[in-house]
Amino acid sequence: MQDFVLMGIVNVTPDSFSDGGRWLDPAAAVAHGLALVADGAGILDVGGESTRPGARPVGAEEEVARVVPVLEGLAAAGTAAQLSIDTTKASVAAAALDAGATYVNDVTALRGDPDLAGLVADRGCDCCLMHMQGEPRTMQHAPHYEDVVDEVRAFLEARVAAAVGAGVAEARIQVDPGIGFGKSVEHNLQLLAGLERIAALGFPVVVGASRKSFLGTITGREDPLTRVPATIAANVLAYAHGARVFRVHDVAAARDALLVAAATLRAHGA
Ligand code: PMM
Repeated sequence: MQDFVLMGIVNVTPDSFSDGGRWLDPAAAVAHGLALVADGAGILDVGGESTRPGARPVGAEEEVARVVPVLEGLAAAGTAAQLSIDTTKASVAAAALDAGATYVNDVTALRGDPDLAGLVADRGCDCCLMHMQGEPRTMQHAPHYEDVVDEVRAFLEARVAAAVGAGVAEARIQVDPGIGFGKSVEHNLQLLAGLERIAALGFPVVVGASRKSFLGTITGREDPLTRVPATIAANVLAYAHGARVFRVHDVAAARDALLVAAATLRAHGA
């Protein structure tokens, strides 16, 4: 039985680092999302604001205009996948939940908008709490930690407590170390290698390593589209260290690799 979930990325943005501008047309974004579901995605993560290092914020109205037609189109197509909204804003999340989303993926872990935790609690939807040091515009300038795994774990533990305090059910919460969000190459690698300590919090661990720049640094591949094998290696090892939800652009490749990794680890334990 498959014990992991693939979260397929549908970026409806002009400026995401690896697929910016490709799915701005709602019909193209819907078709792309449905193709990812056919490839094995159990969740589709629809985002209307890029969080790439140095990205400029987008207004809520613009973000809603980008994501709602896509979520409505996916819901109308009767997709079996769970629909997720990648946003930091309560007003965008509310519109997305009205349009069929049942999962809120917030890279600020409910710190960015004071109304978002209450909304997630009221609607009873799933949520992903992600670690980030700093904010997207400046986060890669000089990231610093004494012990990155300990600090990320403590942060996520505190954000879980805040979410539960706001009324979010524990069963609805997933946690994410935030690969690439205020982290050096070494920090990202230490996090991937130390995921057991984050999984020990008792919540499903989400990992978003797909095509990210630390993989380019290690392999020398500047074009993010050529980082699929590197992404697979990161995800397989993340799985072995306890991650269970994989946010990826290339769903089919991730699915096959993770199925083999999971089967092999099961055989090891048998
Ligand atoms: N990475 C990006 C955007 N959203 N959400 C979660 N939970 N985890 C991530 O690692 C993450 C995210 C940036 O990547 P993209 O530009 O390819 O969407």
